Order: sequence, then structure tokens, then C-alpha cells
Amino acid sequence: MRKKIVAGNWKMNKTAAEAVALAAEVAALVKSDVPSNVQVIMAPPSLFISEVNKATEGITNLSVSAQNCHEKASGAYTGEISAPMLASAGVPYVILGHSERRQYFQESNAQLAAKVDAALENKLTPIFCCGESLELREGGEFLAFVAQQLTESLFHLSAEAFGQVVIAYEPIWAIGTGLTASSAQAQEMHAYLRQHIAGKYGQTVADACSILYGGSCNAQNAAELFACADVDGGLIGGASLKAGDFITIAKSF
Ligand code: 3PY
Repeated sequence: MRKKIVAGNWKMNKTAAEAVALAAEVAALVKSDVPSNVQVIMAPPSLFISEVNKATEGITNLSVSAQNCHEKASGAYTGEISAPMLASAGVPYVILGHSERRQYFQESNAQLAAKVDAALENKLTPIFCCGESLELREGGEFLAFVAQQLTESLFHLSAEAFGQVVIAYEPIWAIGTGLTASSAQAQEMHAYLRQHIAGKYGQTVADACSILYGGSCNAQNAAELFACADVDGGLIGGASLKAGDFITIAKSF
């Protein structure tokens, strides 16, 4: 059985007070409403991770995640946060390779491979994002392009290390646009990626890998997306900023 995961990517939103209030609301609703086999994750801005983490105490299916980490452990990298720092603050997950980081901070597949290594060395679970642009989708090359992102950033890992990674497929054309992949489009990509993973690591490892869908996933479309055989949950953007919507999504399996 693969882990079902719903992770909220808060991006650069919320003040300190708002973050604490949202975390408390989410925590209360996870406790009362979300089945224990669904792992719920909140990824606030790094400044608020420790405060938000307090709200997860005692709730086994609620955790925090960082939205990024640097590949180096420490040093003169003004403004950055490292994997050992996250680990020392009790953070179990880190989102890596979100398309906004690839686009605005020029993160390459090679750099992301180094970030994945840093995360795993520090026992953080990477939520590795991949996805194609509209141009690539319309050009028909999208399946191979996304598979290549996995190859270049993850396939240097041992099977055991790969088993620690969560994948999030987020078509760039569905992020912040209100467009969502149809369930058929999501399933096609997820099944293709699982087959690609099986080609490298074997079917058992591929079958155990949670592959989340992201890109305008919301309270209205989550149930249809999560009903797909190879969709194991979601990485949620805007809809994770409202506790009620986010929890509706977490209950959509
Ligand atoms: C979105 O849904 O917009 C996201 O980018 C989630 O990470």
C-alpha cells in the first residue's frame, strides 16, 4: 500500500500570526476529520516552520515541510537554509524543485540531484517536483521530458534511498493559472513515471513510490484526481491557504 499524502505548499504567503492561526485550524481539523492513513503536510515559509511545527505535536498524520533547502551544509550563502538546519529543527520533509524555483532561481536537474542528496543525508524526505511547460505539452514531448527530470535528479540514488523520495507531478501550465490537468492527463503521466521508475528500480520500488498531483488541485477536483490508480495525493497551492478547503482535499480519497 502506498502512502496517501496531501501537502500544502503555502509559498510566500501568511504573516506570523496568520501562519500560526492556519496551522492551529488545520491541526484541529486533521484530528477530528482526516483518516489516520492520510498524511497531511503543511509547508509554510521557512521563517514560520518552527511555530507551525508546534501545532503538529501529538498528531501522527500531520507534519511540516520546508519549501526548499540549499545543497551545502553550511557556509557563506546569504539567505539560504541547509538540510542539517532543517533536520535540527525537527522538520521531516522538504519540497525540492518546484517549478517556481526552477523558473525564478534557475534550479537545474543537476543542482536538484545535489539537494536531494543533502536532504536524504539528513534524513529529510524530499518531495521532488517535476512537470512540463505548455509548450512541451503541445509539442508532444512532455512524457519524456518529465521522465528525464527524474533520471537526472533521482536515478543516481540507490533503490533504498529512492524509496525515501516522494514525487509531485506539477504541470507548469496548471500552476497559478486555474487550469488543472484532467484526471486522464494526470493518470497518463503518473503511470508513465511509475513505469519509468520500474525500469530503473523494479516494480516493487515503483509500486511503493507515492506520486502526488499538483497544479490547481482544489476541493472541487481532488476526489476525481485522487481516484486515479496512480495518483497518491496532492501538492496543493492556493487551496492549502484555507483550512476548510485543504481538509476537504485531504478527505477526498
Ligand atoms: C499549485 O497548485 O499552484 C502549486 O504550485 C502547488 O505546489
